[in-house]
Amino acid sequence: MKKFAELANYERNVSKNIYKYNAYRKAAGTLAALSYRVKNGEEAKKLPGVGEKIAKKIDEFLQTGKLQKLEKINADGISAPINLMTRVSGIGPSKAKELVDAGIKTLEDLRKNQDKLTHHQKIGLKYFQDFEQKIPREEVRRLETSLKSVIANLDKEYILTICGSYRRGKDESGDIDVLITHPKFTSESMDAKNKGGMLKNIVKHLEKEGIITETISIGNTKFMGVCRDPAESSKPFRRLDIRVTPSDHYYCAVLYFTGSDLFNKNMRAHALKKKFTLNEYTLKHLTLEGLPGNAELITSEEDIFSKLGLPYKKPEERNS
Ligand code: DTP
Repeated sequence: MKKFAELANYERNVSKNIYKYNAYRKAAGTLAALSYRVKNGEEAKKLPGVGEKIAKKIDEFLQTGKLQKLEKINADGISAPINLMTRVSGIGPSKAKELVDAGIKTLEDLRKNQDKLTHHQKIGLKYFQDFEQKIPREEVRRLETSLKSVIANLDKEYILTICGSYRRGKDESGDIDVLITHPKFTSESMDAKNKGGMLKNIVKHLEKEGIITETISIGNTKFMGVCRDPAESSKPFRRLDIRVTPSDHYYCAVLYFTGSDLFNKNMRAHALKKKFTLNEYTLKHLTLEGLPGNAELITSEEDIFSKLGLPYKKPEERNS
């Protein structure tokens, strides 16, 4: 339900109540996944993620066509501009509030006040319209082919996976999340400088091919920037993140960056119940004192599920 998505945005961007943000998102996801429409709150309460308060809002909406809470939010003069500011890549809820408090409420205002923006935020503003447009699956697939071909020319052994919503089989994605590893690159064998060299070399070649068009930031393991396949110059510019990861961390990273974020949260919570700690690098047993032990040997995503006693879920089954 679109109203719950709006409430979720408000909770994340304005109230900064992540708990409520997740609750509304979960309810919105549950309702959107139904092949029918619920008739009332009572019926909705039987669904996962729908409690008393959300059921009441469903009744209110079905009876009046509105939600008082949203009406108030939309009329308060600050929530709508804060939400707008957070749509600029690089602007989070705190920065958005700071800008709105300083009277900067429109994209036009932002353009006149670029001195208040970081390099990332300036790029976010420059490509605002482009970054708002979803990326069709076919376009990501073609870019995947181009990326693979460029890095294979550098070293045939590179392994590249596009994660995020694309890997979960979605028809459209918000951005492109790329993970790269190399069998010889392990957490033992390479120091930060080696890793940085590898990433910088990859980025340099993607720039030379005209695929990467702007850099937002680049460190030893993470590049954030902008891309467009030169063969598709009529298409919008897209946000691209590239991470290089040692091969012994690769599958934890692939799992994490495939998401969805709600799926990750549930999996991490499950891991904790099983006395494990799971993050984008490793899976570790917790000792009796509750401290992380040695990293488990992981050579596939299946390994992670199996060590946690969970049935394997294909990426397409990880959408909630
Ligand atoms: P979109 O199509 O909007 O890009 P996405 O690819 O699922 O959707 P992101 O690109 O924002 O989402 O992030 C990629 C993955 O990284 C996401 O699916 C799961 C992981 N991730 C990001 N943020 C978090 C988080 N806060 N908690 C857990 N996992 C996260």
